[in-house]
Amino acid sequence: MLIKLRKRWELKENQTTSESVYLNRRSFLKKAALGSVVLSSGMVAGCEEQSAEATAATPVKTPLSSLDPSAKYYPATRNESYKLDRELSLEELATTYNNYYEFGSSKNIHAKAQSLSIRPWSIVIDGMVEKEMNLDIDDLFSKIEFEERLYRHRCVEAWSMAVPWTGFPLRKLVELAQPLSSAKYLRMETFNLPDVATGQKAHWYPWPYIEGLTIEEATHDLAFIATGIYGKPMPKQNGAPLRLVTPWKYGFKSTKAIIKFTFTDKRPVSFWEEIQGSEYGFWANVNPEVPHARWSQATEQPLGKSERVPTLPFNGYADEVADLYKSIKGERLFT
Ligand SMILES: Nc1nc2c(c(=O)[nH]1)N[C@H]1C(S)=C(S)[C@@H](COP(=O)(O)O)O[C@H]1N2
Ligand SMILES: [Mo]
Repeated sequence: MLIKLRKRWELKENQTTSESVYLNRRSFLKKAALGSVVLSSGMVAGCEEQSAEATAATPVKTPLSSLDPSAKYYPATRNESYKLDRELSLEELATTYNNYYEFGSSKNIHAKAQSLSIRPWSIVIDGMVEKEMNLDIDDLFSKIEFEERLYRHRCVEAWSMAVPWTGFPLRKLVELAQPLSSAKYLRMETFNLPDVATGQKAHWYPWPYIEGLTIEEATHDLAFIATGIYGKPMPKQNGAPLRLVTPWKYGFKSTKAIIKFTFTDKRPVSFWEEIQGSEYGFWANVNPEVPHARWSQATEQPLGKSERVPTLPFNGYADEVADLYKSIKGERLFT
């Protein structure tokens, strides 16, 4: 018999709303008409894996960091400019309560994510750049200085955490890429390996995971490429070997396991925007006063805490980033 003991901090299914539950009915029907959606009795638009597995958290040991060729860069010096107004989340929670739909739509994907091979790993830089590049990440890491930053993270589902990321400002990668002045956006793409990441066999999702930022956002000091967390190389479930972190935006913007950076003059359509653009927009800046279509964004549930706390404008980074949006009119900046 499976006995489920829910720790006090754990979120009940009804306390947060999964991003997956509300696939756009129109695109669903379109795909169904094309024959690409297999209807099964248990499937209500993305409700796979709502089984006991979702709460049977058996913490998996992160692979020995000494096996990671980048282990020598850890721990990196903390950049003290980034202060938190709250305690750090427990590492055990931040590395076992994840969103990573490539490995399934439950929070408990950390074991499955171990099947991703993260070496060799190269990233392509292409599009509107001086010269397209294909970089081995260990070469890239050897040229870039790592630092540690304490950031808040706010998922659109209204849970949050505060973690020490290690990595480098995204701006450094933009400088390396030398974009042309015609480039207005940076598009980021994750791997597409359905045999390894079995969530990608769910063909009603628009794989691969895509995200995008304006060049102004991408070169803002807070935009960060994280390669590690808690003073160690990134666990696979958190987006190894490198992921985006934009702490003033909802968490779905911070795409994991990036393989390609494309500079473009066309605004990228991101993964969640493609699925349900009216609820998950391009901008996705955190704003407690602008509710999600189906729930309030006024408060959030920090991992490991029993009390909800108020959500802050731009997730507490308004002084740093509000100016980026001053002159933008007629856009849904907060969903
Ligand atoms: N490739 C990819 N990146 C992703 C996601 C995903 O499903 N696939 N989920 C996003 C969401 S919704 C959140 S909240 C964060 C979660 O990051 P964490 O698991 O490190 O907490 O990753 C984001 N990046
Ligand atoms: Mo999220």
